[in-house]
Amino acid sequence: MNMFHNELAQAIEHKLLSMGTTGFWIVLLCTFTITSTSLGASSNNRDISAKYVSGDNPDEAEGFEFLQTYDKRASQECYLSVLSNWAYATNLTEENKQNLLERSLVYAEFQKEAWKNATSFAWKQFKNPSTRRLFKFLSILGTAALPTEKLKELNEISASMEDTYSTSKICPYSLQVVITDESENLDDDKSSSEEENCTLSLEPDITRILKKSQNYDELAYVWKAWRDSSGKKIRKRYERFVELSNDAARLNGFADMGEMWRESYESDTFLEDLENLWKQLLPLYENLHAYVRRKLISKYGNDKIRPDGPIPAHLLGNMWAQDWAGVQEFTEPYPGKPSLDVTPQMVEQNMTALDMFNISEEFFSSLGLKEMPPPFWEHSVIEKPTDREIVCHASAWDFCNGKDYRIKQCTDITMQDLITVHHEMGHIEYYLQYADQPSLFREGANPGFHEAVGDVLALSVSTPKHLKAISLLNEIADDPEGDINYLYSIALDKISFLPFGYLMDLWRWGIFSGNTSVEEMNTKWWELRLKYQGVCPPVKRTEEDFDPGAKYHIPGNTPYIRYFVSFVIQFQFHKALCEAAGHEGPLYKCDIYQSKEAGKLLSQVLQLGSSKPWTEAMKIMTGGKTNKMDAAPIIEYFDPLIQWLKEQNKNYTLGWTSNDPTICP
Ligand code: KAW
Ligand code: ZN
Repeated sequence: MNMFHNELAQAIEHKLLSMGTTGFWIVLLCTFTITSTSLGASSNNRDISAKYVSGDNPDEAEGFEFLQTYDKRASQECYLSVLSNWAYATNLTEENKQNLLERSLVYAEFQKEAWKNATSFAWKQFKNPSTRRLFKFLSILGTAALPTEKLKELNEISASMEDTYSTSKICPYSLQVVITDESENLDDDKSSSEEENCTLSLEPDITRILKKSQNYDELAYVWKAWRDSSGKKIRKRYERFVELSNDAARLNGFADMGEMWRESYESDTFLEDLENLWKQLLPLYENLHAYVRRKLISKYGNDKIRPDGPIPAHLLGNMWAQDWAGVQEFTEPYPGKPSLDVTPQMVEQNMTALDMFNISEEFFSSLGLKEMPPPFWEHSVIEKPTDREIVCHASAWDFCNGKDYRIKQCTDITMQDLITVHHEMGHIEYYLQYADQPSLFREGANPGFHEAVGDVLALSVSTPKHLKAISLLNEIADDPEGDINYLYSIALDKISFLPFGYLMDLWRWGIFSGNTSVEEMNTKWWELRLKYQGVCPPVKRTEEDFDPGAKYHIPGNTPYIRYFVSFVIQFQFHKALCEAAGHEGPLYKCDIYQSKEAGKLLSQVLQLGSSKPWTEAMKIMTGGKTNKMDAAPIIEYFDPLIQWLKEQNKNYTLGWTSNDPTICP
C-alpha cells in the first residue's frame, strides 16, 4: 500500500507511541549541523501542479518540529480512517459506506492542511537527508488534491466498484442447463428460481469450480457468467474513475495516474528494467506454456486447442489463468508419486483457518521474528461470515496505532490458502518490523518488497521436507523425478503468474496515459493477454464487456506491477536468506526454518521501511552483491525443471499465434 494510493495510504501511517520511535527523532535531531541558511531565491506562489512542491521557509529546525507534530496528528487521523475502511470492508452496508465516505473527506482535509504547511518549507535545501526524504513524501498530496466535489465522486465510484465486485454472484451451471431446456414455457418460474439459486460467489464457490471441474462447457459458462456479473457492470464507472484519477495525478505534477504510481519505485529506468526482466523470463514461460498446452490437448482434444495456438483461458484452473496450480493433478511430469498438494491431508486432519494461521505464525517466530500481537487474534476476520457481505479478497491492515493489526481473509482449507495466509502475515510482519519508523516511512522499501515477505517464507514452507516435518506429507519422493514434480508444482504458482503480473499494469498504464482509448479497452486487454500469457477467451469478447474489471485489483484500484516485482525479488531474497542460513545444495531444496541468521537479515531490511531508497535495502539483503532487481536467482531456482521442459519440448512448437485475440481460434 503506497503513499499515493488513497484508500490504502491510511493503512500505512501509524501513531507514534513507542520508545523506539522517540529514538528515531533524537537521532534525527542529533544529525543536524547548521540549519537555517537560505540558499538561493524561492518563490512564494507554490504551484500545486508541480512535482515535489517546496516553499521559501529555510528554517530546518522549525521543519523538524513540524514533522514531529504532523506525525502525531497523522497517526490519529489515520486510525480513524482505517477504522471506517475496515468497518465497510467487513460489512458492506450503505451506512458503513456513508461513514467511510465522510471520513475520507475529513482525512483529505487533514492531508491538504499538512501539505500546505509542509510545502512552505525550502526543504530541498535542508541538510539532513532523512528530513528531506520525509518532506519529499509529504510534498505529494495524492487524490486529496482534487476539489471536494470531484474527490467525493472519485471516492463514491471507488466504493461502489469494490461493492459490485465483492457482492457479485452467479447462477450454477446446472440451473443454466434447466433454464435453456425449459425456457420456452417456464419463463415465470425461471426468474424466481434464478433468484433463489443464483448465489454462487467467487470465494469459495466459483474458485472451487474453476479448479475442480474438467467439463469444458461448464468452465466456459462459469468463466463468462463471472465476467457478466462483475466486470461488465463496472465498465461505465471505470471510465469516469480514470478521468478523475488523472485529474488528481495532474494536480500532483504527474502526466497521468500511471506515472504517479510508478513513482513509488523511485527509478528512472523502471520500465526498461521490467521489459528486460520479462525478456529473460520469457523462455521459462514459453516452455511451461508449451508443455501444459500439450497436456490440455490430450485432455480436451485438438478441436479445442491448436498445437501452436494460445490456451483457452478457462482451462487452467484459475479464473484469470494467473496461476495454474489447478492443472497440476493431470499434468504432473511423473505421475503416481505422492502428491505435493497437501489439501487432502489438511481436510483429513480437520484443519481450521485458525490452525493455518498458527502454522504460519510459528514459522515467523522460528526465525526470531515478531509474533502477531493479541489484538490481531482478537479482531482479524479469517473466515467468511455467513450473516453479511464482506470484501473477501484477502488483505492485511495496519491501524496506525502501533497495536492494532488485522488480516481479513475468507480462508478456504486448501494448500493454496495456506500459502496466502503466509503472504498476508508477511505484510503484518513488515508492519511490526518498521513500527518504530516515523509514519511516512512505514511502508515497504517499494511495494514489491511488501508483497515478497510472506512469499519468501512460503518458498521454504512448500518444500516436501518441511511439509513432512509439520505432518502435512506422509512420504516424500527424494529422487530426481520427485524433484522435477516438486519444481513443476512451484512453477505452476510462480512462472505461470509472471506474464499476468506484468500485463495488468501495462494495460492500466495504457488506459491512464490515453495510449489506449476507452473505445478499445477490452480489445487491448485481450491483445495483451494473447501477447504475454498466450491465452484466449472461450467466448467472443467485445467492447460491451470489461474483462479487466473481473479481477479484484481493477475495481479495487490496487496497483499490480508490485506482484511482478515481488515474484522476481522474492527469489533474490530466498537465495540471500538461504546463504545466511548456511544452506548448501540447490536453491529449491532450501528451507530457512529456525534459522536465526536468516531472520536477523530479513528483519534488518524490514525495519528500514521506506526510510531509504529500495536499492539500499536490496544491497543490505544481498550482502552488497547487487542493488537491482535480478532474474538470475529465479532462473537458478528453476534450472533443473527448465532443462527437463526443454528436452520434453524439443520436437514441438514454442509460443503461439492467433489472428483474433478476442476469441479462441
Ligand atoms: C499472489 C501473491 C502471492 C502468492 C500467490 C499469488 N497469486 C496471485 C497473487 C497476486 C495477487 C492476486 O491475488 O492477484 N495477490 C493478492 O492480491 C493478495 C492480497 C494482498 O495481500 O496483496 C492485498 C491486496 C489488497 C491491497 C489493497 C487493498 C485490499 C487488498 N494487499 C495488502 O493487504 C497489502 C498490505 C500491506 C501493504 C501492501 C498491500
Ligand atoms: Zn499482498
